[in-house]
Amino acid sequence: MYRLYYAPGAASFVVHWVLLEIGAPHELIAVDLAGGQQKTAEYLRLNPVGVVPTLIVEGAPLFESSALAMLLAARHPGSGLLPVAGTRAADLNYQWLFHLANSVQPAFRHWFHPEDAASADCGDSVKESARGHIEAAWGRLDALLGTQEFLTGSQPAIADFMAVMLARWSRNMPRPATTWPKLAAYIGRMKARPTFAELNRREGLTEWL
Ligand SMILES: N[C@@H](CCC(=O)N[C@@H](CS)C(=O)NCC(=O)O)C(=O)O
Repeated sequence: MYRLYYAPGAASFVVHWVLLEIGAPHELIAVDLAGGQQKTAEYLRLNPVGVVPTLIVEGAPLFESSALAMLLAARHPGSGLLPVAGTRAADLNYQWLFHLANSVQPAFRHWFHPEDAASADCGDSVKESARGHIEAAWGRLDALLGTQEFLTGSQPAIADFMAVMLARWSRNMPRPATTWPKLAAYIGRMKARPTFAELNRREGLTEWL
């Protein structure tokens, strides 16, 4: 039994989605981010970074959303979400997952919280720079998805779930991910998975369905 500490629509979204995809029994614990619950001593004992998600695996806590999604897929190989090691699909899964987690996800942090990166008077330039990085990423994915169905080939892998979570975060930006046509079609394919509706229902999300 896994236990996921989450907040609706946050970085925990990809982990929750993968839990549904693999069909593993799990318990959900909502963390009140606005109320600062993630910075309490009790929560910091589980996750010293003070963010969601935290996943309890065999009684011990782990953090970092992309790593949690990967380890779930590795622990449940029957799900097929982790391509077989040593194949081109596995190589691409690493490439895209690390790229999304290292380059695109931090740009969202700067878009939503420019104060984390610079003083208040530089906020607009931080946001513009973050927006440039995010839109460049959508352009790269759009070009790729013109030639293949998913990021690693013909089957969805963990990197795809991460990509769609980040695409969702762009929904209220000046140029959302869905304005790139091939990317929009891909997002539509991922959103058509029955787990996506269930995920949104469980997290109480009504936007971007
Ligand atoms: N790289 C981390 C980022 C986690 C993260 O920034 N989570 C946000 C929500 S999307 C959070 O908990 N923010 C609360 C805070 O920073 O106090 C991951 O992917 O797990």
